[in-house]
Amino acid sequence: MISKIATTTALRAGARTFTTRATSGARTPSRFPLAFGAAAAVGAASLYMLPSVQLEGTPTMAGELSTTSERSFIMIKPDGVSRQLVGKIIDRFESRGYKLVAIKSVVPSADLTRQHYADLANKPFFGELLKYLTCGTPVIAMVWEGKDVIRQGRNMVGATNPAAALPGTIRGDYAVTIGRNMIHASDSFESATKEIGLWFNKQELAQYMSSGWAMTMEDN
Ligand code: IDP
Ligand code: MG
Repeated sequence: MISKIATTTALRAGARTFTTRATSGARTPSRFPLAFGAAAAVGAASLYMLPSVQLEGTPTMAGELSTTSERSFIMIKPDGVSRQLVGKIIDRFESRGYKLVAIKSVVPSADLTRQHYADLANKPFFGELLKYLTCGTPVIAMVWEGKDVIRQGRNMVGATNPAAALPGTIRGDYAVTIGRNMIHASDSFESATKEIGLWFNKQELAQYMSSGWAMTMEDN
């Protein structure tokens, strides 16, 4: 299923750089200058890496609830991509202080969409929802990290029906109908764990320290 996902993005190289396993081999200088240069560059990059963290069990793919490692799955739906609102949405999460740890453009298969919305399979609108997500226009699948990001992500996205969404929320500012409500956000730690695992491999989740992280996430 994941093999059907067409990835384009930004963090593919990062996914190779940041790993959940020790990279001791990358730090060993080679006798060959070219290989040595590459190894030195990887070694230097690793100075900026955090220690390995476990991404399965507890904490899960969604990090650890109520800590700065908490993660949410946020997806800009086809209407948001088609209407060229991707930058505005990303800006909101970045400006709030959350950290983008994975992002990719995906044309979802029906199978992936069914799994993502498994809890809605019996709803009368499910067929239309499936058509909407699999219309051929990509979605932007993202993982955002930071304290309380799951609850705050829902707050930032707003009510499911944009007609009821407050101004200042994403749906309240950019959407009109429930059938084209632009964006998805995980609604619980369990959903975030399931959804991140569905859309991403753990190797795709970057670990890095963003500048300003402590100033944003520390509390008194
Ligand atoms: P959420 O996206 O706010 O979590 P859910 O109830 O989980 O809302 O529904 C998932 C998605 O299904 C919604 O975002 C919307 O795209 C679609 N949806 C929900 N309710 C309706 C409806 O009554 N008519 C049409 N589409 C709906
Ligand atoms: Mg939902």
